[in-house]
Amino acid sequence: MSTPLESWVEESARLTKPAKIVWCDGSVAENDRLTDEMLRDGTFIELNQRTYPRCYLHRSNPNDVARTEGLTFICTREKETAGPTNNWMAPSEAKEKIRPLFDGAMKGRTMYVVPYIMGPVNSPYSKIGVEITDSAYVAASMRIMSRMGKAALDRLGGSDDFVPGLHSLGDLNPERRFIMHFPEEKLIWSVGSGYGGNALLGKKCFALRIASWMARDQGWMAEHMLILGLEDPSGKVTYMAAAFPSACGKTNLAMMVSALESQGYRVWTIGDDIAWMHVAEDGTLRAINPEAGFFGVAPGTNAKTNPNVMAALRHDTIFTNVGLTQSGEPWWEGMDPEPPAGLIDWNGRQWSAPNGAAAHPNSRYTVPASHSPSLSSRWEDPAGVPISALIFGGRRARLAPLVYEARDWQHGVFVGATMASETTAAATGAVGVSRRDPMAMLPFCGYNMADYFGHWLAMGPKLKNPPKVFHVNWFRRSADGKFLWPGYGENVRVLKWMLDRIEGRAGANDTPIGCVPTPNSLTLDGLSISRDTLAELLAVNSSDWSEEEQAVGQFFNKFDGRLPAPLRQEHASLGGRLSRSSVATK
Ligand code: SAT
Ligand code: MN
Repeated sequence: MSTPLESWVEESARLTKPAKIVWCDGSVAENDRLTDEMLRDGTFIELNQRTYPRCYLHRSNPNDVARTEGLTFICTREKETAGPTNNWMAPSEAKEKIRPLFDGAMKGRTMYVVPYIMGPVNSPYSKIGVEITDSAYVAASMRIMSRMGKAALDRLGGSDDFVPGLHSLGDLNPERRFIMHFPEEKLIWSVGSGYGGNALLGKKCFALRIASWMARDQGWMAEHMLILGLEDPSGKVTYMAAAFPSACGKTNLAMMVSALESQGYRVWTIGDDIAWMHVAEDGTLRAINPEAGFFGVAPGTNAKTNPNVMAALRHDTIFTNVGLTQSGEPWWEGMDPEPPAGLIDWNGRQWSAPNGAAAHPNSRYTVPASHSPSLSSRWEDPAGVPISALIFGGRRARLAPLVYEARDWQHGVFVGATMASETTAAATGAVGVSRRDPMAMLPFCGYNMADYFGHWLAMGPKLKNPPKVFHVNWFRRSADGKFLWPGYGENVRVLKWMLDRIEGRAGANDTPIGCVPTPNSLTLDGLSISRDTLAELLAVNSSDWSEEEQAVGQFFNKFDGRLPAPLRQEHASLGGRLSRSSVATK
């Protein structure tokens, strides 16, 4: 009798017709074999093994460098179930459409069966996935990003409790590229891309899209959030989770070297991208990081913006679409002030300044979390860490103040549901356009977002002491376009204010949008920032916010009658507070 996993592998092999099948065990020997093969066939380029031991460069197809949201589908029986913010296709239609693309797709190729655990090996909150792929790069990346191989098979045994994901590079033609999710069957089919979130199916496809569906059914939360611990001078650590859209600095914040270290405030990393959060028996919200590595944006990363990751990626790291120096080292824009001479760009061509970027703006490093000097001793705690604050944020050049606190859980859900951000290179499409991205989940919610808001609202009352909810904006600019806040390690000052709020120590001004720090409640010593700049950073402009409030109304209309009433109420209350305050300031 074959196990459910064996049956699925056999069925997939009948469809894709690989030359051979390799079951990945996750061992070092296996990784060495895969690496050798990739070096031979050009999938990997060896980096300088003296300065970057066991590090390799992968160049993806130039048409395949970011998630492709337009080709990503939620396939549920009813269109309504996927909701107005997802691309939808009926499951039967989706399968008819892409089964032919899988038919024979692995001829002459190796099929890797990649069993993996999302979450610590022995956590009750962890879940198993199995990815079938014809990409050795994907298999090697999954070994960094998850607990891959034997540990997963041991945990699975003969059970059918795993999320299957079938992946093939296909012919890498964007016309034949689809990332299909079947949440009702907990199944993923992805074809035609070898890149990041399109191909490493444990990450966005499982740990967010499919998991958000499971989480709603089972009463927990799967969120696009980093998890960090803020240590205070007494050694007490307070845990926070934060949602920002892709490429808005989650990794840098999670791995931050605190500017207040001399005062005893340190930041510890649990995760940089995804949080799975459950209500524990004691009524706290407990978070685990389902991943085991960081798939971070390279450009802009340097010894100042993220020294911890710079240290982490000096060995056993895969680089994708970065530039290459003459001495065989990786290079990207923002690594050093001046590009070194003789650079090769991410396409493998000699680079010269007017020819655009040496590294693709969405180039990445894939590095085991265990390399990071900032890693928390509790990052694999099977029980998770208790979350005291949830933080939402995005890039808002004008509107949002540096930080504000929601009035309560329901208002916090409204703040998360209405967040917006200017787009980045992490997805294909225009960069710098403002778009609503609720809870940073717009591209990752596996079901109707109105129902997702409802699920958030329902979670609050299940918690004994719900986390405080904050909104931050590191990206506010002055009238002449300059960033007002220095960001990076200085962001700890904002985290410290949150901690002080949690502990009832810090002052705040009540504004129509929520509580904003009093200028004296932020710890600013050692930072040269003028009173005026601070005032600009913290300002809440009623007329700008009235425009925002209207835009939120339009966004909410997308959901027709399905939007939960409490969010309509919050919207109306915001409108009321804004009009009273503009009367008051007239
Ligand atoms: O390509 S990924 O989805 O893995 C990275 C991101 O966009 O956050
Ligand atoms: Mn992400």
